[in-house]
Amino acid sequence: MESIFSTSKRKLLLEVAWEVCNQVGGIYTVIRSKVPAMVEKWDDNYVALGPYFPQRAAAEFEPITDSDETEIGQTVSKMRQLGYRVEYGYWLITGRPRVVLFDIFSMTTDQLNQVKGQLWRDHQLPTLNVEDLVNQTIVFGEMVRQFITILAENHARRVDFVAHFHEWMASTGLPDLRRDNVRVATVFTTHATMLGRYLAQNEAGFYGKLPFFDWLREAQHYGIETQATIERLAAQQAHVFTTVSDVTARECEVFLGRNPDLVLPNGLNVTRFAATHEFQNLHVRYKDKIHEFIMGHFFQSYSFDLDKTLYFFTSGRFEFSNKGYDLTLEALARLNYRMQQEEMDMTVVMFLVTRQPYTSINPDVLHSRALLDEIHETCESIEKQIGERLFLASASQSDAKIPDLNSFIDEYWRLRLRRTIQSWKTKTLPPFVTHNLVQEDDMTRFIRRANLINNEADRVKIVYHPDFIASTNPLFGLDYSQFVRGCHLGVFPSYYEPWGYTPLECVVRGIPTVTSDQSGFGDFIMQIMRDYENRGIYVVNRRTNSFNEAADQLADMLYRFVRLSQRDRIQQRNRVENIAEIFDWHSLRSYYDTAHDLALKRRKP
Ligand code: G6P
Ligand code: 1S3
Repeated sequence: MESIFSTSKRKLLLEVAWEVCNQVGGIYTVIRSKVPAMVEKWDDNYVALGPYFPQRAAAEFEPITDSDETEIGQTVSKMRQLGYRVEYGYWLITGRPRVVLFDIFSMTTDQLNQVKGQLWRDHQLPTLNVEDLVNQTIVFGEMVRQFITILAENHARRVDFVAHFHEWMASTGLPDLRRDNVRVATVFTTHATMLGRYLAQNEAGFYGKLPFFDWLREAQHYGIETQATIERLAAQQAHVFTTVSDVTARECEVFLGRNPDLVLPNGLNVTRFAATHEFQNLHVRYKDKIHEFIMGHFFQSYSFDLDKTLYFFTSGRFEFSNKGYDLTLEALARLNYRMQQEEMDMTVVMFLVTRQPYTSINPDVLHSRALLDEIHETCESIEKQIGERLFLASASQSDAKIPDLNSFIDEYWRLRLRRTIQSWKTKTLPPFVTHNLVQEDDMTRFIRRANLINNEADRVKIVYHPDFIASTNPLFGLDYSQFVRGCHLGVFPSYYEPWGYTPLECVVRGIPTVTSDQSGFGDFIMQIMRDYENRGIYVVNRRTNSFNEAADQLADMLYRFVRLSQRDRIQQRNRVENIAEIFDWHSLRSYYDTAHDLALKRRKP
C-alpha cells in the first residue's frame, strides 16, 4: 500500500549494514531474510550497501559487467573515478537485490587519519588507538557517506532517497550526512547497545541499575568509548531512530540519549508446507540421524531407550550468562535430580551448541562413531547373508518349518561382529564435550560442578558441542536447520537478548521453545498472545525472578515437557508451527514501511 506521504517522485531505499554479503551474526539474518519482502515492495528501487570481503562475497555476489546507467551505476562509476574500489552487482539470495560493496582497503592510512581528525573536530568522536575493526568501520562509513552524497547531489531532484543504517558499524558517516544537509531521509536501527552487552554480562542486577548508569564513564571503563559514541551519534542524528524490541528500547534512552521512535520486530522468510504431516515427518527423519549420533556416543558405555529419549538444545554465541547457559545448566541439574527421585524412565539429552576455541574433535568420539558404523555394516552383511540363504533353504525344503537362522551365518561374520562390539564397549563415561577445548570454560566448569557428567544413572545427559552445526560436521551429518527439526525443544532463557532469533527459528520449524521475558522475542510474544505456553512457547520470568527462582521455574517447565505424552508433543508441534506466519516478513515489513515513511516526512515536513 502506498503511504500517505508519497509524492509523485520515485523512492529508492538503500539498506546499509556491515553484514550485507558478510555473515557475522543476527543482522545478516535480518537483512537477508527480509530481502524477498522488500523487493516485493520496492522492486529495483531497493539496494543493499555493505563492505567488500572477497572470500565471503565469492559465494553470494555476482558483479554487473554491462554498462549500467541507473543512478546507482553512475554513482559507482564516480566513486571508482575517485580511486575507490567499489563492487557493484547482485546479491545471490532469494529476491536477488542489487548490492554495492565497498572495499575497506581502498583508503590509505593518511586518508583514514584525515577522516578521523574530521570526526573528532565535528563530533568529538575519539578514535585514537582503536582496534582494527573500528578503523575498518570508519573507512566503510566514510565511503558510504561519499556514495550517498554523490548519489543525492546528482539525482535527488527526481528521486526521494531513504538510507536505512543498521548498527553502529555501518553508521560513522551518518552524522555528516545530516551536518551537510544531504538530501536523504535517514533511519538508524540498533540491534543491541554496546553498553548493554557489556554491562548485562558484568554488572549483577543490571536491569535494576539501568536508569542510573553514566554512559560515558561506563564506556571508558570498558574501553568502548568510540563504539558507544558512534552509536549515540547515529541514534541522535538519524531522522528516525529504531530498535528491535521494547526490551532494548529501555536501554536506548540511558545509553544513547534518545528514545526510539519505533520498534521494528524481526521476522523470517517463512515457507510452510501445504500439509502439516510433512514437517512432522521431517522431525522423525532428522531425529533418526540424531539417534545415530547418540548410539555412537553413549551406547559404548551404557544404553537407554531411544523411544523414551527427548532431545533438548540451546545454541548461540558464547555469552555464558547473557544467553542464559548458566540458568539452563542449573535447571537441568534440578530436572535430573527430580527425574531420578521419581524414578522416571525417560532420558533427556541436552545439546549445548556454541563456538569456543578447540584444537580438534575428540578422537575418541570420532572413533566410537566409526566403530558403530562398522557394527552397522557388519549387521547389514549378516542380514544379506541370512536373507539369501533363508530363501534358498525355504525354496528347496519340503516342509514349512523355519530353519535355524544361526546356522546361516559364517564364522567369519560372527567373529567380526563380536570383535567389533568388544573393542567398542568401554567402562569410561561418555564425554560431555565433543571437542578438545583449548581450555576449560564456564560451561565445562559448571557441568562438572553440577555433576552432570553423563553418569549412567543420570536422566539428563549432556553433549557440549563447542562449534556451530554444519552439514560437513562428521558427528551429526546435519545442517543447523535439520538439527533443529530433529530435536524436541529449544532452550533459550536469555538474560540479555535484544531480539533472539534462535527461538523463532524453532517456531517456524514447528519445534516448541523456551525463551525469556528479557528477550525481545519473548517480550513480543507476551504482548501479542495469551496462551503462548499452550502453543509451545515457554517464557521464563527473568525480570522479577531471582536466578534461583528462574532456575526453579525453568526446571518445572522442562519437567512438565518431559511428562507430556507423545500425542501431546505432536499436537504441540502443530500448534507452534501455526504461529509461524505471524513472523513472516510479509507481515512484519509494515513496521519498516512506517519507519521509512516517517523519515521521508521528517526530511521534508
Ligand atoms: C511425528 C511423526 C510421528 C512420530 C512423531 C514422534 O509426529 O509424524 O509418526 O511418531 O513425530 O514424535 P516424538 O515427539 O516422539 O519425537
Ligand atoms: C543482535 O545479534 P546478537 O546475537 O549479537 O541482533 C540480532 C538481530 O536483530 C538479535 O536477534 C540479537 O538478539 C542481537 O544480539
